[in-house]
Amino acid sequence: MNEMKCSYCNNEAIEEAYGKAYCKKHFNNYFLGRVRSIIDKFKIKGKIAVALSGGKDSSACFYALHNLKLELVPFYINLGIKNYSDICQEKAEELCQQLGYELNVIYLADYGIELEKYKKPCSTCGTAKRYLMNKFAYENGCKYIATGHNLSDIVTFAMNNFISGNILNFRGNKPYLQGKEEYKLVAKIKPLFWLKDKECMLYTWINELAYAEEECPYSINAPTIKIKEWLNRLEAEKEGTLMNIARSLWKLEEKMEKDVKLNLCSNCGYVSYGKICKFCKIRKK
Ligand code: Q46
Ligand code: ZN
Ligand code: ZN
Repeated sequence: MNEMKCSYCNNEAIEEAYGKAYCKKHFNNYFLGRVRSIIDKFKIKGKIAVALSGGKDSSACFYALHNLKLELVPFYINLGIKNYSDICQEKAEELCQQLGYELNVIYLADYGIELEKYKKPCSTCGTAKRYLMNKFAYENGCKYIATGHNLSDIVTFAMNNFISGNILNFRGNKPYLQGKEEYKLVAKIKPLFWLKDKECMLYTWINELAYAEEECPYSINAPTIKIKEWLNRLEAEKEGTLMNIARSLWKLEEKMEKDVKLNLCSNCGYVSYGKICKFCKIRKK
């Protein structure tokens, strides 16, 4: 069998992307280049709180930002999910040790929230994660929060909203969301915006980064699994489809962006769309 050569050197290629073949070293360069394009475009400078979930994407995101020599503060939110959260925390700790950082851990249980008691655990989880990420970043003087959302996830999530008729839930489909100091709202970046699932997996493998293979028990049977498979088939038939959809989403998002009215929650003092924020409402239930 013919060995495929890297398009940039004579070494054996391990991956092909958009008409080029890459050896290990040049794949790392390609990956970092995609991340750097976002960091440069939005002139990201200053402390970044990096959300680690223990999964491959946040590990890849953290490692790429570390290689770009940015100022990073890694943190992990322990959601208290049995046979899952503690394993993920161990992996996040292992990764921090590999890279020479100390991991900050936030426990959802400290806020009196047990996901298994809620009818829609994923919706509670989403609200809690958004709130706690922002609070952690704000209290630690970070200018940004970096999350490991990759291209495949972003397009899948948007398609899921589109298919379910929730076109107006299209928020957040761009790599940078501005913060608002007066509302204690920290800016968010998605450094993996241009990188597909399988590319993040490969980056994690070849750099031997610690990550958990476990899936959250609540994600089994999620409708997004089928949507992702369908999108992957489209991408396999016509490479670049995911990227083109993401470009369209970004444009749409900019057109749809209106000045959303923000408040400060009368209970906790953080950003809110109403008088009391969603997180405080969950805690009160
Ligand atoms: S929302 Fe739902 Fe995820 Fe939270 S409860 Fe698990 S599957 S972790 S991204
Ligand atoms: Zn090469
Ligand atoms: Zn509140």
